[in-house]
Amino acid sequence: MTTLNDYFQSYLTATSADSSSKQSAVVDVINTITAVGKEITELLRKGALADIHGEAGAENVQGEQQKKLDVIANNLLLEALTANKHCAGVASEELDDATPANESGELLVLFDPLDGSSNIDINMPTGTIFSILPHSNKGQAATNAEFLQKGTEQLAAGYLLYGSSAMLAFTFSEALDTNNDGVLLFSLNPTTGEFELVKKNISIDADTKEYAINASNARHWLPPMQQYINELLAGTTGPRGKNFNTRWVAAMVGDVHRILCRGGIFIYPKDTKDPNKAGKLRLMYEANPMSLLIERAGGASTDAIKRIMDYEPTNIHQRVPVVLGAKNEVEYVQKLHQQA
Ligand code: AFP
Repeated sequence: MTTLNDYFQSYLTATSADSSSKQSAVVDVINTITAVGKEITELLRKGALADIHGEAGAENVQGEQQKKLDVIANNLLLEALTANKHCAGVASEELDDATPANESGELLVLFDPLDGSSNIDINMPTGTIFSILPHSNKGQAATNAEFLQKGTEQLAAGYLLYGSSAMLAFTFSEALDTNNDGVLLFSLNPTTGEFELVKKNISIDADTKEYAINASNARHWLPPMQQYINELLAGTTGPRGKNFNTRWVAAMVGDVHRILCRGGIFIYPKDTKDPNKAGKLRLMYEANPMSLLIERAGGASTDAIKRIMDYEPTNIHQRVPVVLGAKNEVEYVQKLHQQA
C-alpha cells in the first residue's frame, strides 16, 4: 500500500528536489488541498446533520445561488491556501477577483471549491477541482492578469471526488512528471485518514460507446452537435453502426472520473440559449485542469474545434464549450464541426 505521503516522498527523492524546488512547492500545495478535501469529506458524510444543506442566501460571480457548502468549502480552501508559503495568489469560482497571498510564493492556484453543487442536497457526487500555475513575478503580489495563462502552462491539476468514497486524481505536467506516472488515482481510507494509491498511468481508450450530455438543451445546440447526438441515438441503425449509452452525473468531476475509470466522452457544448455565454463550464478552474488530466491519460479535449489548453484566457471566469474524453470520438465531433 502506497500512501500519498509515501508517493510524494519517493517523487521528491527521484527528482532530487530540495525544499525550495518547484516540485516540492507543487507537492506542498496539493497536500494543502487534500487536507481541506478531508474536511469537506467529513462535512458531506454528516450531511444534513452538519447543517450544510440549502442555500447560503447569496449569489456568486456567475449569478448562481450559492449553496451553504459551496461557501464553507470556498472559505476552507481560501484560508488554507493563502497560508501556504508557496501560494502567491488564489482564484475561485466563488470570488469575483483573485486573492493575493504570499508575495514570495512561486505558485498560483485556481479552484472550483464544490463542483456539482446541485448534488449536495440530494446526496450525490460533488468534487473540488484545482489547477496550479507558475507565478512568474515572484516577490510581487499576484494580480488577476497574472492568472490568465494557457492551460498548457499548468504545473499540475486534479480533483477530489466526494462520492460513495472520496478519491483524489491528479497529474503533474509532463515536464514535472519525472517518474512518468501520468494520471494518478488515490482513495481515502476512512480508517486511517490517508489517501492510498489505487492506480497510476491511467489510460483512456480511444473508442467508446458511452457519452454524457445534458440533452434537454438539444434544441439550442449548433447543427453539427445535433447531428452528432442524432447519430449516436440511431445506434446500429445509423452511420456509427453501434449502440451508445448515456450517463450524466450533473457534476463534471463525476463524469470525468467515470471517463478516467472506464472511458467515454463528456460534452457541455456551445448553445444559443444565451449569446453572452460561450458555454457553461469555466475555462480556468474546470475545463483546463480536466483537460490536463484527460490529455495526460491519452484522451483529447476541445471546444468542439480547438484544443482547450491552447485558449489564451481573457478572464478568470471565462466560459468555454467542452468536448473531452475518448480521442477518436472527440476527433469525430471536431470533424463534423469543421465540415459544417
Ligand atoms: P454547479 O456546480 O453549479 O452545480 O454546476 C456544475 C456544472 O458546472 C458541471 O459540473 C456539470 O457538468 C454541469 O454544471 C451540469 O449542468 P446541468 O445543470 O446543465 O446538468
